[in-house]
Amino acid sequence: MKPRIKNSLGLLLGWLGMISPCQSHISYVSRDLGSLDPLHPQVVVLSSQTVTSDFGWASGTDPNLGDSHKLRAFKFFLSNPGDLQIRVEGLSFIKGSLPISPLLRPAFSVYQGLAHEAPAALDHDSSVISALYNDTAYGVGNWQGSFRSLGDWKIGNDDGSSFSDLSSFTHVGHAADGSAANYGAAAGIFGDGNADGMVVRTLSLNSGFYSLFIGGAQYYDLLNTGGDATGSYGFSVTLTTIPEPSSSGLFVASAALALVLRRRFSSGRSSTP
Ligand SMILES: [Ca+2]
Ligand SMILES: [Ca+2]
Repeated sequence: MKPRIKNSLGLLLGWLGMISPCQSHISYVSRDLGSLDPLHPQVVVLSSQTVTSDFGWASGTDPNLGDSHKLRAFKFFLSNPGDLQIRVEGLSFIKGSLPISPLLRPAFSVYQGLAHEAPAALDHDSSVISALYNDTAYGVGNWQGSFRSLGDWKIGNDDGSSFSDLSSFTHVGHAADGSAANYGAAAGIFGDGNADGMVVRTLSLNSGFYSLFIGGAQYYDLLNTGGDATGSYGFSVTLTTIPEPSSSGLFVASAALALVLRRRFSSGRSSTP
């Protein structure tokens, strides 16, 4: 190959290498929901979010897993154990000058653990170590990606050389809009039974770091035939802490009850002849 052509090819490959990862790797940039304390009331909302298919979550419920590019990853930290309500709602909005249609059947899964974050290289399904792990765990080539909606999964970056380098996600809960009519027949799916474009569920969680993956709950088939893999679907996500009634609240309630009983007792005694 002539040096000039070789150099041009090298530049092109370098350029492709620079632009392709940002669209395909797992990232929490602009999607960090922050730190929440379930002992205190707190609400965090992220609107105008998009995902590039309507089937990403549902695809991860079947035996060949799902392509993690077809979901959005968020992260949050819980400073105490407690109850957290997660609500995802399909949302239409204007992005730049483009109209974004709503994600009609949203779903989410929550995992303990985080993906690699910068300055580390970011995780993706087609890294050598991800592919080796998936080939080993699920059969050579028998996977569309690394994402599992209903169980634990692992994924690695381009620097990973052994399975111990993989990021690990431990499934702690999930929920899907609608029913098996849209999300498919996999066993164990927690559906809300009402395909109205919104799904909400409260989970009891330990303290720690969590990843939240959101995607479409419209199942097609093992190859996603008929699904739109390149669209842009809008949604919002809301986290709400659900504190248990505090001991001070219980004290106030018991004191009020005692006062009412005392008054009833006093009035009953005074009316006795
Ligand atoms: Ca699949
Ligand atoms: Ca619903």
